Amino acid sequence: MDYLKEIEGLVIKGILTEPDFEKLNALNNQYVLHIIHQFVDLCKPSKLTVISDSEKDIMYVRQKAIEKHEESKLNINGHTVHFDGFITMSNHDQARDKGNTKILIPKGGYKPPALNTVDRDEGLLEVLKIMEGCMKGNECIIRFFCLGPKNSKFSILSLQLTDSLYVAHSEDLLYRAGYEEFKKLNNSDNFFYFIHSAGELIGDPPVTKNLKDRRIYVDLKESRVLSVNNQYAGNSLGLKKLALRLAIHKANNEDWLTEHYFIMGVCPKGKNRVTYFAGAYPSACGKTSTAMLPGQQVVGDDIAYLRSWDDGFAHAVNIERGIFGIIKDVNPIDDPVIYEALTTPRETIFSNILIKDGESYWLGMGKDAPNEGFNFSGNWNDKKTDENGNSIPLAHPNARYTIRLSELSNTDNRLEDPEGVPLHGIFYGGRDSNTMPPVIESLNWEHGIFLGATIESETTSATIGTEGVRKSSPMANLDFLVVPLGKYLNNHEKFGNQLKHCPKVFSTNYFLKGEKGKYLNGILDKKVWIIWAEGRTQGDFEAIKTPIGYLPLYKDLKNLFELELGKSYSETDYIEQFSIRIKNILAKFDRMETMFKAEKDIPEFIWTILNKQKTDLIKLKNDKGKDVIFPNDFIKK
Ligand code: SPV
Ligand code: MN
Repeated sequence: MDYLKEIEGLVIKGILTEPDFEKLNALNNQYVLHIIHQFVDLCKPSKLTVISDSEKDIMYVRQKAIEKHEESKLNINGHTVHFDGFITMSNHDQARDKGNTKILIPKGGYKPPALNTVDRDEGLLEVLKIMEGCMKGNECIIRFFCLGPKNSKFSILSLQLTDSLYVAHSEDLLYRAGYEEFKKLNNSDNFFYFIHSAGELIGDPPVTKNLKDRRIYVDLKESRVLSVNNQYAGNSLGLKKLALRLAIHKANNEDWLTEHYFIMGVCPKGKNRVTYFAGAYPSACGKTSTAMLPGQQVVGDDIAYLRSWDDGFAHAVNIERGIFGIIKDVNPIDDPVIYEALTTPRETIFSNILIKDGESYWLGMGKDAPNEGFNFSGNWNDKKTDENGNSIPLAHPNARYTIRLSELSNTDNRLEDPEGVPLHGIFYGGRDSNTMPPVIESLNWEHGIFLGATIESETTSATIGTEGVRKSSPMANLDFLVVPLGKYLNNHEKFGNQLKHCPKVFSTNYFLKGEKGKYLNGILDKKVWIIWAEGRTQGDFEAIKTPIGYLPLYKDLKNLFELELGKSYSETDYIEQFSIRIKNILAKFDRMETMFKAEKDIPEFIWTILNKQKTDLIKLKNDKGKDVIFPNDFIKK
């Protein structure tokens, strides 16, 4: 079929303007034309608008989002607010919908046990039926983006069709423009594509009506995701978690890594150096706030691509150029950089917060909020409950903000470096109240992979479902792991072992609690753990070798608390925080064993480490005659 002729036919029908047709024609890419033809035919929008990289086109999206009430202007210049659908506190579109996110599996293909899957033919039939006519009467925006810096070996191009102006606008803040990059593709199909529709809308502001027909179907075979009847960015924005799944598949069939990593430049006081680290934490476990720690430099807060580089290091790029961050608890004390950015004029989209007289309010912002206003549930007051009698907080715990990184005072100047940044270390962490110490260094690369593979976290509001349930999430990536876990872990091992300068791996835990259920650390204490890890990669500190990894020495932490936070740190606190809780760790290993057994082909090195750690801990317990071992017990007197 001559797709150019078909698309030209849309001009005659009045769906596409002549200049927009020319923009598509100039791409010289039959695959792009084919996709547009196919999905216009299916979704039946009444208008197609092509957005190039020009300021005029980008401005059009911003203005349309306001015109359609998908966003409303707030008092501060450049600020807008968007709301996602809400029925009750447990039935809503305010977080990622894992239940309706499914991987389409061709006959006989591998089904990842931790994800929802559906037979590819059946799934396509189902979702394409739901998408039939889903854009009727609406405008469909066509946008082109580049995942990663321009002119970079790391980067992957992406095409997005959406009828949500909020989605198209958010992607502009979060991703690099890619229309001109598509022109350089030379008529190839080497790109990802995403078709999204918010579906039928209801109310003002307009939200998705048919949440029960929400579907997010990932088609690895065609490098595409079809997403319908949702607006929340983690479900709707193709380039975010949908592209993460496609990229994990691609990377794991090649020789690089796609990770749920932040990237930061760690800058210890008085050292005049920047050392790059990446890190993975499950949602709402301090990932963004680590990357944004005062005095440090942020490269990215969510997704990274890694490749081994000529200098012998693993290099990483942020595939995004913005932040879609949790706003809860952003306040001047704990997150000063973000707080400043969110309370001054700049292009910012808030979602699911409370608005009163054009001012924004959120949970934990450190100032009094009004007792009524407009929020994610509509008109709100502090007595409001949902139909199940659950009280509705002033803002959703997963309320968010979207801003460009270039707006922040602490953005690292290598964000756009096509070569990425060299990684000296990797952090893995979870929300763990009683098992792992605040920071440990792995014994070696394989043990580092083990630490990443055994992240456990108590669930949060970032996904729909009960909060506070302990779940394992290897590399904080389990929700997105469309390849077998065994293959993924093997890839990690190979990736690190070919490097001349393999990153050191650290596990962190910001959520350790004491006997009385109180957190043992302040929110900013994480800065000390990060700076200690940086020092370890530079040979600054000695450490205590234990069966589960290297622990910091008290004197080094004491100095760092003083230097970095101006705080005193007592030896009693150190001992409580850095004790090895053998019983709890062994119980965790039992849970890990169950998880690994549910998978096939978990690499041998993981079993070897698991078994050795178990034996070593049992021996330690017997030797010392106690279950909780203090760090000083390892130091020869
Ligand atoms: C996460 O939940 O890991 C996020 C937000 O980064 S979302 O876009 O919803 O995935
Ligand atoms: Mn994330």
